[in-house]
Amino acid sequence: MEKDIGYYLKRIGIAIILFAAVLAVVVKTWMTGALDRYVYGFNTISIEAKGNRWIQSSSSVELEPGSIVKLVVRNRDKGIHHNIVIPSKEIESDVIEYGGMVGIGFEVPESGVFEYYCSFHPPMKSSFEVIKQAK
Ligand SMILES: [Cu+2]
Repeated sequence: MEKDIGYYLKRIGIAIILFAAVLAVVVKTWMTGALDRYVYGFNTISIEAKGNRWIQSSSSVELEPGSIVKLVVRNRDKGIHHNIVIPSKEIESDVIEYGGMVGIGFEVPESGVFEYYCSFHPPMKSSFEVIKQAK
């Protein structure tokens, strides 16, 4: 059976909508990260809790050993409390309410991968990498 033009238009339409949705998420995350880096410094990683998952502006940051890495953590989950725990640095933030934000900074003696999670939702895990900046 031959498929009419409507069949293809419908599929193209769905593809465009999906692509736009993915693009919107990427652009929004990138913009938040770019803005935070502008406001809080180039050594900032923006982290959002959304849908009980962590969304990061970037997976790594390049720093000179001994400098401070900054995390700007926001909760975008309506009606859900989150916090952020970084075990290797013995850091545990206060509760972050919906719409709230916490800033965390710590010195990075050297490069490495830093894992973190939410103590209310232990499966909510992620990590970021600090890479030694080339001089
Ligand atoms: Cu949580």
